[in-house]
Amino acid sequence: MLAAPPIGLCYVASAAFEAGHEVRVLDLCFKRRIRQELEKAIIGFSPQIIGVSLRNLDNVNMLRPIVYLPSALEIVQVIRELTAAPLVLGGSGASLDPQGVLEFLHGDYLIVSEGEKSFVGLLKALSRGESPADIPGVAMWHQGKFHLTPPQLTCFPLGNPRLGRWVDLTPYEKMGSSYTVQTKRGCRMRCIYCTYNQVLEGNRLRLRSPVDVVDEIEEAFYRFKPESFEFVDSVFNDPVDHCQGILEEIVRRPWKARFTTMGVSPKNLDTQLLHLMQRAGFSSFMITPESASETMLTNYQKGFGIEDLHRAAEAINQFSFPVLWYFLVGGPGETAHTLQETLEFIGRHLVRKKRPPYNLAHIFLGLRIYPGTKLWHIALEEGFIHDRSDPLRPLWYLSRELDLDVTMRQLYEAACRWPEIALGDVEKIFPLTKILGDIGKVFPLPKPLWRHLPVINRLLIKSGLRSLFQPAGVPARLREYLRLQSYRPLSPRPVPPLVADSENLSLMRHR
Ligand code: B12
Repeated sequence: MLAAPPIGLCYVASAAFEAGHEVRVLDLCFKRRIRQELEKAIIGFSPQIIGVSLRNLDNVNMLRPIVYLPSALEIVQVIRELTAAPLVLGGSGASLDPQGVLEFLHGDYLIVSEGEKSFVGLLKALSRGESPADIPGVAMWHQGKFHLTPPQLTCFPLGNPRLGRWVDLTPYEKMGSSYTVQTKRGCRMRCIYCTYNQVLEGNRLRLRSPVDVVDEIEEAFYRFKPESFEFVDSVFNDPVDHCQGILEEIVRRPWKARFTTMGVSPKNLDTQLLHLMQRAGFSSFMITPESASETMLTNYQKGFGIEDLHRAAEAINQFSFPVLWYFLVGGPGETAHTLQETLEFIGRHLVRKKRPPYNLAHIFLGLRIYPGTKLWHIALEEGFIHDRSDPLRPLWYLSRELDLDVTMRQLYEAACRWPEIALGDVEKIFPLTKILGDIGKVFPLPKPLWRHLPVINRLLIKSGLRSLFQPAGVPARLREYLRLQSYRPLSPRPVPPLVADSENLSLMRHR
């Protein structure tokens, strides 16, 4: 798990600061003594209101699920012991199931989706003794009932989040994380499993001007001197002309920074764009095709086809960026055949004869089912979940057309052949990325740290060790998860609360 600097929280902090409020940010990500940190922050400052940012509900790993809400509850309970100030929850994790999160964490208010305007509006209303119930994006208990005024996602709120001002970025950089920047909000894609175009950002694009984006980068470059910058847009290269405008503006500036991004789509990715990315200072990126089977690309509604993917891979291979490819195995219609198509694509395009290996394929098994997505409805129809399923639990879809024993064999055979493949559950036996992260803290390894995984995998394959890391009983465990999640009680009963010692989930602490 790569630590992500809390840019969303910083946007909200900056907006509140610019509205004239005194603001402090406490980043607990790397802190061990949570209670002491909270005491120090709260008792010295006596805030009139406290906001808590909740990014992830869980780690979205079907093979090794970790749920974070119980840890968040512990934090909230300490805050409640220390102060009577109203508590406002926000962040992507909070927005995905506002009622469930407000209930579970006993918050007073919750902001759905972007927080700049809603949080400042809420502060204003509370300071005047008015109810914030009608402010877009505000969720709360109103006359004993859950009340939400839907968010209005019409423009990109102005303002610089000033990440480096609110948060100490040193521990993030040590882990290989970058200074994060957002160039737009909204996502036009219609991927069936995704939440971006729903509550998180909406499907209407709200673009920042390239000059504005690059001014923010320039200011941070001179003030905080980060090792690299990362664009955190849902899809970096859509719309492609906006993305080009930003890259050209970077090229025009006199300084030279390093860049990376997560959301590159294979659509619109050609040598011209890659060349521009290289000139702007890109040193790696992540691309999210999810599958290399035409059937699955259609079923996932990815908005591009296999030809686009082949073209993108051929273009990428003309450059020497380390590229992390994400694949999602097990969506509606996935079969041994469609999986084989994806594996063959990896073997054909991602495995390069030239040394060292630049590509890494990260394969996730199982799709997380989020409320409000098309996948939620498909899962409901197919009986993976039922109308009383609790969205706060990790709920999974895994195509019934897959024979899981065969699937695991297919995946392991490929992973034992090609070092460019990373399988999450190997980590249970051998925590490779954690070890790499720890080494990276002591030795200045070239970033991103995942670029070293194919090299290590290759050593493991050559020495014959790779085939030893095959955890037994995975198919049976997955089948049991699915059976438990879609268990339909005969008579209606309240959804059981999420507890820390549930038998079918390992609810470990975040740290
Ligand atoms: C970029 C990204 C990544 C990058 C992060 C790069 C980086 N260095 O930051 C990478 C690829 C590393 C990544 C990894 C993961 N990610 Co990710 N990621 C995103 C993405 C696309 C954008 C996040 C972002 O920075 N947004 C920009 C900021 C400005 O928006 P924001 O954080 O939402 O903040 C706004 C509001 O939420 C609100 N707000 C935020 N905090 C607060 C606090 C208060 C008090 C208030 C009032 C409001 C408020 O106001 C903010 C400004 O408007 C989102 C999807 C999306 N489109 O949002 C997923 C997303 C956050 N990721 C998600 C997940 C699951 C993960 C991983 C667990 C995946 C995995 N299995 O490894 C890891 C976890 C990493 C970690 N340590 O957290 C999920 C989280 C949902 C969940 N159920 O848990 C999301 C929502 C995608 C999804 N599945 O729907 N991710």
